[in-house]
Amino acid sequence: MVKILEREFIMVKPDGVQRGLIGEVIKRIEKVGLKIIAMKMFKVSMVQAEKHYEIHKDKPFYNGLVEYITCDPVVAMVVEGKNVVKITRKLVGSTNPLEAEPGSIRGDYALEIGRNIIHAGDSPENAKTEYSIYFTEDEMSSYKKIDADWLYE
Ligand code: IDP
Ligand code: MG
Repeated sequence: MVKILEREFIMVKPDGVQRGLIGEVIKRIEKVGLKIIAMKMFKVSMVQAEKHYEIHKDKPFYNGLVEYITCDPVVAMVVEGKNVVKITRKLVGSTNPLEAEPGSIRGDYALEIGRNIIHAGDSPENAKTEYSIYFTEDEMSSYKKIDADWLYE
C-alpha cells in the first residue's frame, strides 16, 4: 500500500469563485491524480486573512491583499499526495500571471498579480500552518482512493 505523507493547502480566491472557476480548479487537481481530503466554501474573516498573510504584512500590497481575500466567498481545500506541494505549485503557475506558463491555472485564467485566482502553499510546513487556520483535523477525510496503486510506483 502506498504511503502518502504530504499535504497542500489550496484556495480558490474570490475572483476565481466569481468567475466560475471552482470546477476548473477542482478538475485540474483531480485529473493529475491528487486526493482532495477536505473542502469548503466560506468568507475569509479579517482574523483569518491576517494570519494567512502575516508573512506579507510589511509589503505595500498587504492591505489590498487582505481586502481582496475577504471580500467574497472562497473555496478552500486540503489535498494529499506524494510531492503534492511541488505538483500543485506547477499546476498553479507563477505568482504574476504575466510570467505564468500557458497551461497553468494562472497562465490560462488570470491577467494581474493582484487577481490571480488561486492560492497554494509554497512548502509543506507553510501549507500546514495555512490549512490549520481554516480546517480542524476532524474535517480531514481519511480514505484510500481507488487509483492510488496506479498513480504511484
Ligand atoms: P503566491 O500566492 O504565488 O505564493 P506570494 O508572493 O506568497 O505569492 O504572494 C501572496 C499573494 O499576494 C499573491 O498570490 C498575490 O495575490 C498577492 N501579491 C503578491 N505580490 C503582489 C503585488 O506586487 N501586487 C499585488 N498583489 C500581490
Ligand atoms: Mg505564497
